[in-house]
Amino acid sequence: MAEVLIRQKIDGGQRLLAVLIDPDKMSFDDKSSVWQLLGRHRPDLLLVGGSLLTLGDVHQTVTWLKARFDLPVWLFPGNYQHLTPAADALLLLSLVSGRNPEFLISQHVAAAPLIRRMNLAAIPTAYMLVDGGVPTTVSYISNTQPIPANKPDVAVATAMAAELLGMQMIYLEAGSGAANPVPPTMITAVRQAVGLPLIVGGGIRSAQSLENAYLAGADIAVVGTAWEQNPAIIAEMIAVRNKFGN
Ligand code: 1GP
Repeated sequence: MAEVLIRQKIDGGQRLLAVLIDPDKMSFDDKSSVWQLLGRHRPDLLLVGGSLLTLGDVHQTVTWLKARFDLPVWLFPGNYQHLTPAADALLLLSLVSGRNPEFLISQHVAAAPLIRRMNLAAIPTAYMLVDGGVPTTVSYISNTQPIPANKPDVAVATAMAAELLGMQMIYLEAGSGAANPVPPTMITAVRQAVGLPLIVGGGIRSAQSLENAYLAGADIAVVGTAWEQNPAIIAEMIAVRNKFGN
């Protein structure tokens, strides 16, 4: 099972790179250099989703990716409609940094029968939005406030609560297109406080900020916007990941 392989890599101390694919923003054309580059410089994981999908189709996107890349594809849903049995696993996100019951539990109630029917491997994930310096789609759509970037103690207590509640992963998120990524000091504080795999994303635009995230303790770093804007950056990102024992 794909999610088990990822867990094994993390438990073995590897640092992983995930590429976020937003079905709304990509062109799924075999001839596009984006996909050729991705085939040559292989990340560990593909995430499919986004806070707001309009024209993009999650099922078609996942099916297209699975037919072309021998890579695990996990769902990163904005809501319970963004599900498909074609994916290898689902990040079942609970927005624990916020105080909006819709994204803490309501979406999950709506999704649960579908997840069961699709036989999807769900990974309960504490989704923690951190202020990335600009308003982000996830903050606006979820109607929640991010954790202030200079309050690592709040992030630590939130992550501890998530671990006690039985979550299996933590996702520290500055929001897609964030001006600033999650501060390394906050990543390290959370890393030291909980034993769960740590996903970090939002605003990672350069090899240096990726390296900073790994050095601070990220197990999986997620890159979306930087790769959409400059697909060739994947080669640099893979080179950084490979420095961490892959
Ligand atoms: C967003 O963490 C991801 O959910 C990726 O963010 O688009 O800023 O890379 P970016």
